[in-house]
Amino acid sequence: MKRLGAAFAAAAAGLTLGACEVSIDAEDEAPAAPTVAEAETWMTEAEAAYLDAAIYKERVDWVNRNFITVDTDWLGAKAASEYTALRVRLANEAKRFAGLELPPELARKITLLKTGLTLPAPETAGAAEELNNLATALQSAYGKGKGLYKGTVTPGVDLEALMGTERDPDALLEMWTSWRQVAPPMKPQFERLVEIANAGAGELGYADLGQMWRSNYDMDPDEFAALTDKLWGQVKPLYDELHCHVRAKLGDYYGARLVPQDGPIPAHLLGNMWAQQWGNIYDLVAPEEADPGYDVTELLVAAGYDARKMAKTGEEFFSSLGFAPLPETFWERSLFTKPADREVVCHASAWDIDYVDDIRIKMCTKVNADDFQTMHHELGHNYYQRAYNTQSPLHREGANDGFHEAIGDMIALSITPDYLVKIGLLSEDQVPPASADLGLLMSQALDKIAFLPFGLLVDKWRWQVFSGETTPETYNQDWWNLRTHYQGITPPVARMEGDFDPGAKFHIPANVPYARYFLAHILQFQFHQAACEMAGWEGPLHRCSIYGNAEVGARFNAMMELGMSEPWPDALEAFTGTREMDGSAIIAYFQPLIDYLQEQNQGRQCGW
Ligand code: X8Z
Ligand code: ZN
Repeated sequence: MKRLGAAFAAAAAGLTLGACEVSIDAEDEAPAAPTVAEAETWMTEAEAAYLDAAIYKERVDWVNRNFITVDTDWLGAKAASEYTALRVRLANEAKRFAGLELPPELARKITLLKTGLTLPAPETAGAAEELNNLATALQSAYGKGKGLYKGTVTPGVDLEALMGTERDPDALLEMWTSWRQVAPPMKPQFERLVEIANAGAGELGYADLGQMWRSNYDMDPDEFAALTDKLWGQVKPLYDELHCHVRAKLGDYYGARLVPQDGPIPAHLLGNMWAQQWGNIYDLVAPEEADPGYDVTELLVAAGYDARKMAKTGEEFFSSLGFAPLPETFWERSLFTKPADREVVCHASAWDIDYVDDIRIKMCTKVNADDFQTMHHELGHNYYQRAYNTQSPLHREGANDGFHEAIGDMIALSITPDYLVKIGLLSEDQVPPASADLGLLMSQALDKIAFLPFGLLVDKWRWQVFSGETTPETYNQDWWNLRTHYQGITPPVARMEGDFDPGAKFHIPANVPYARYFLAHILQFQFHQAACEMAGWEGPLHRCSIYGNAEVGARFNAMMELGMSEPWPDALEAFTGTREMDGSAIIAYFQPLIDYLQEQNQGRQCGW
């Protein structure tokens, strides 16, 4: 075991373990078959080394993404490659315990060591460095990205907000097109990154990186792909109705020349840079006579909210469920607004710097409804991270990554009119009557239902790329084939050779797997439904708020505390009583709207 200890010390220090060290031992004596006890000890050391390396990487990363410079890119890539090399080495070393009958928890940790790495490199000298240089360069290029608004060079985060409020199709088109100029230079880097990471996945025993990503769900990777398709099959009828109605309304507003009524919708008119959430065009599609009468952006602005106040409001929600307040360090160390004097990665994120309680967010917050939602989303990550902080290091993760994305969203589903009254954003007499329910549901559906096909297709595209089914020659074409097939949208202008539109979406250059958001959009409704049942709620689900319900909070916390220590069906069962991810809760939530949409769509030609 001493030898292993030396290997870990070397690895944690970022040094490569000399190949001779293993061979000398091998010459000395034939390696004895390992025992379970050895495996246990090895894992304890492995987890300690992993945690050290992870914390170091987090700290360096935090600096890099808060201050993008040549030097912090260099540091970030170095820390990440040391981390990658350690993870890969540990995963490979663990192979020697393969023949042993291991206790389930240990066997699970060995699997997690392998599957938990997003970007594996082969053990070839220099591969981890090259891979992480590329990954850092891609993320920083995205972070520094700018486009044009009415001829003025404008940061990505501002364009994102403007895509929600601007209605002039020419200005929308200019933003849409110019933002995508950030991506073509990324294409060769992304291609090379795919090559290296695929080789890394191969060394760990996977067919390709897509299969490795799909292996992170306590089930066979093919079964996971089938599960996502099954879930999509459940909710697709809702999406089809929504698409049909939205296209008709956009046709009324922009005219049928711009929005042909028998084809896909031009992607720049849906209130979002990627047409992924459509809540910002609520005013264009609102059901007649069902207006809730308030707009969350206006309420926040009128009440003088700023980014910190938005975070405080989110914290107060969690406190009402019995969660301890955020640590002082959260308030001191988080980034809440875009700094004027330096480049940062603005895409919102939540951080777990020391894997205990140095939790932070990094967000270029705008005072609007989208970011109020995102604030709750990010805080959900932070509260989850803190809830599982006493688990052993490899279990300090979400039950699956969809759970991690669903926690804060589930809380935000409780931002009902009654809740807004309780926190003083709405007055009693502004609470919309039941006759406005369709408006409330429409506004939610535009974000939540509209998101589903996008949530699914981003990784469908990447899975095709990793498997080689999609080659660099067809990166963009295949992206748009999926966008059209699943979302029923079309690029507003012809795409050119060399365009690389996937690169203009954060998670591609940042290498963040995306199926997690699709799962989260299913799961958050399962959580919400279960929570409302626990609370004894008998009204419509979209009027249910669990604000102030400490009993529900305690049960939610019991699931969160498990982290990744148990297979996700156990965690799901602990809170919802079911072991399946299932679309029936989201369907139940939106049922009255589905009925309305079906009625509205009668006589319309739906589909694209
Ligand atoms: O990336 C995010 C979060 C950070 S994990 C802000 N989301 C996805 C996106 O923006 O594309 C949340 C919804 C989907
Ligand atoms: Zn998230």
